[in-house]
Amino acid sequence: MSTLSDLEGDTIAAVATPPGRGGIGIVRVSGAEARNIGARLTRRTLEPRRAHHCAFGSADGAPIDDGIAIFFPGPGSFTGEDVVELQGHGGPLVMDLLLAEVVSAGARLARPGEFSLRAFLNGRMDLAQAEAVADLIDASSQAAVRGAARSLRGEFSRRVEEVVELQFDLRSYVEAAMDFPDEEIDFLSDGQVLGRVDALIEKLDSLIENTEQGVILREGLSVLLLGQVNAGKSSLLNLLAQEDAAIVNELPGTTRDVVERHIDLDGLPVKIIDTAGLRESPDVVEQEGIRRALARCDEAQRVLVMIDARTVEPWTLDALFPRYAAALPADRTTLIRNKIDLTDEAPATWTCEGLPIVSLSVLTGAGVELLREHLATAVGFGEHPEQMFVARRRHVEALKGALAELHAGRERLTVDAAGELLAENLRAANDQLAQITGAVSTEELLGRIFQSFCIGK
Ligand SMILES: Nc1nc2c(ncn2[C@@H]2O[C@H](COP(=O)(O)OP(=O)(O)OP(=O)(O)O)[C@@H](O)[C@H]2O)c(=O)[nH]1
Ligand SMILES: [Mg+2]
Repeated sequence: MSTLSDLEGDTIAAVATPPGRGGIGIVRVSGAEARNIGARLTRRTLEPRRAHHCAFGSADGAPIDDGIAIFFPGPGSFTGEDVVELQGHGGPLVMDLLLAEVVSAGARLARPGEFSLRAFLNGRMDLAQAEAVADLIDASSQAAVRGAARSLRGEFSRRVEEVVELQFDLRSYVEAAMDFPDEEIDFLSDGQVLGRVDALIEKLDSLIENTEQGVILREGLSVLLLGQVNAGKSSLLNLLAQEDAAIVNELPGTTRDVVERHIDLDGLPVKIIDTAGLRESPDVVEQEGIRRALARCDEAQRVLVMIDARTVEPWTLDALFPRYAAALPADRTTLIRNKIDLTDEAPATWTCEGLPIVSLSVLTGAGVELLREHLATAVGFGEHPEQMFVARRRHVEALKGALAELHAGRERLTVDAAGELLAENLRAANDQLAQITGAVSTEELLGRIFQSFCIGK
């Protein structure tokens, strides 16, 4: 049985354009038979990289469509194999007929992500780049598009490669030392090795930070609105989403269901989640709303706890929400004092006992800009937008795995003066990093990545 990491020699085909009607629809064919199949449908010899205007027909000569056929010879094509694109008219039935004809000429239907999988297996791109193809297509904000394009061009892979090379040099140096055991102690204690381990750790730390931002860029930042009833949570949601998404009313306890909206906050993709106000209530529906609100704390990267600005001090979570404070993630929480139009205050932001506070008015809009800036800085987003790339959680996990190995190796060096153990940690760190670009990959990993792609990609 073939596995994902084997290149199957057969020829695959799929409709590469989205389902539905459109000006143009493309059937993509990849594999050794692609050129012959193209020739059979068009009754033409397809010259490399030339657009041929021709009729597409079935074997019995019945016409199907009229369009452009292009032959991209391997290994310089997207998949690295011979590829033929038949660009016809974008109607679902036309595409079905064309695809059926391609299949009867010898191709088989491609599985999800199979074109990209072949591109990876043929060395046309590494794993992080293949993932960026999917991320570019799925991007939900302009910044995410640019970030995915950067990853696709290999910017993220290059950063990983830089770390891989540094650790490789260091490992060679340490392993060389072990070939001269008499000199090993001197060699390892000359400070050079430790200095290089530390430099590597520093590089990895900064890469992890950028990668975590890349994950936010891809997935969006999830911001949870909690707080007092009637504080203006739903009003803030509506303001940020620029739509009348949640019911706003002067009656306390208006919101019960969780209301979510995806917004683009100055290029930062944000999912904002409005919830029921936190208060003791005999109403079972409201109680359920509060339960649902608190249940979202785990997933949120930032929790905005909103109170009425007229609420007297102390403004600490324990004092304001004695019953719920324990359920709130203190390290990810910001206190929002809304309605400063009623207290005649100027908008402001400061930190009190580690809790960031923003005073604003949703009604007048004063201070809302401060909140936007606060959110962006709280997650370290957007300091160097021109350097951002998209990334996935699995990349962060691999980088953190490598970092843990480096820390362990550093300890073995400083505490045990054991060079051979450090070399072992460096090797393990390398295996972690190699998973990102796919220099080392498993069936399970490839399956997880490519099966989430859509067909024709
Ligand atoms: N003066 C003033 N009123 C505001 C402000 N923001 C919201 N309000 C009013 O406060 C009331 C409650 O607003 P909502 O947005 O429904 O508050 P909420 O926190 O969602 O309330 P619940 O869903 O009941 O928990 C409404 O009458 C709003 O118009 C503000 O900045 N200033
Ligand atoms: Mg509400």
